[in-house]
Amino acid sequence: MPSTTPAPTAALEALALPAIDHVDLVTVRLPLVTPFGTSVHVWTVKEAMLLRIESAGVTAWSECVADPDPYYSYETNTTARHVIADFLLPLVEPGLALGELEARFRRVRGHGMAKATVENALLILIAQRQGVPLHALLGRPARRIPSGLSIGLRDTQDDLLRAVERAVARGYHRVKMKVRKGQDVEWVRAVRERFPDLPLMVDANGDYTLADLDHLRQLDAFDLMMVEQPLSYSDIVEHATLQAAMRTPICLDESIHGVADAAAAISIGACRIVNVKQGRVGGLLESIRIAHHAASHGVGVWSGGMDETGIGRAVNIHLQTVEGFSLPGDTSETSNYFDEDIVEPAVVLDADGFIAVPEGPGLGARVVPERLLTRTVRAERLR
Ligand code: OSB
Ligand code: MG
Repeated sequence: MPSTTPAPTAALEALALPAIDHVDLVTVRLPLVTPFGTSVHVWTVKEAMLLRIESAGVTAWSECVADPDPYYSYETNTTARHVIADFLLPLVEPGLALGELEARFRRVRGHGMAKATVENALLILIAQRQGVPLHALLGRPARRIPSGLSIGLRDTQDDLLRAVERAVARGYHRVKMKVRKGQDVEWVRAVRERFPDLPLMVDANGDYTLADLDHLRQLDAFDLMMVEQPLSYSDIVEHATLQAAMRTPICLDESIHGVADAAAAISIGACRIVNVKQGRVGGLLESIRIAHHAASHGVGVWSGGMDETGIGRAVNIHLQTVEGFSLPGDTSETSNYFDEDIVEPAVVLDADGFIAVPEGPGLGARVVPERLLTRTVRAERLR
């Protein structure tokens, strides 16, 4: 069916890239306030690689959402550094349209987190040069963003219940709990019995197979908003089989690397909800395409998180002003992760549990030089 509506990203694709004077990679290490455990790994520190672009006296920052390890994605900070330095940056030229740059980037297979780091930095730089907030460059008015907390695996059910209780008291709009094989149905039951009306969901990070289908169906008893990535990180097809057998909506995270994956998954009924992580899908433009496609097919969309510093967190907040983002995401307060972030202001919930979109040109979150310096473990000038 031919469509005459313009692509939701047409205006962004037409933006011309400014000349760039310098590009640096700065890696920071921030201890996490609470270790973050998934079915795959437990992280105790956040090691983030930041990209800094300087252009005619304006400095823009972006964050690569990869980890030092490949326990969420095959991408690591080291592969992202390699792909950015040796393949992506050489494609960036002044005057080139952003859409042209994306087309050039497509020759590089995968490596969405590396691509997102570069594309986001350029968009943030353009917004700063225009003196507008990133959301305005995306063409969207500011709005308050709903909040959601992702609670890692806990050692005891009491620990978990205390964490959920704190989230409820704080005013979060929904709570996600991590599950894994053997730490699932009874743990969900405990939370649900204590909080009967809480918007609640689970995330398995791919810990199950179709052999667990009958076991997973027990989750249907708890009125969950969704179960996120129950099957393999690379599967789409088997999720369709599972979704046909479950009442609870399935949400895909790891399996979705772009709008083509999302369209394929939606077309076979593999999910009713998509977690859009702008890093995993290669940046803000592809995120907007996914949100647009999913929403126009009646599929829910929300913004995931990667325990980002204030830079990546701000990107996720601006992205959620885009229409199509219909559900609370994994966007929670800075204090949930770090005693002190490298940016100001910190993300906090307002009295209704919402998050304000930061004001000011670009991200509206400023890197604090002294904090950056204390946290830096590596720095390298690429250009
Ligand atoms: O699966 O959504 C996930 C964090 C790291 C890796 C994978 C995931 C997560 C989260 C945390 O759930 C989201 C956040 O609070 O930023
Ligand atoms: Mg997930």
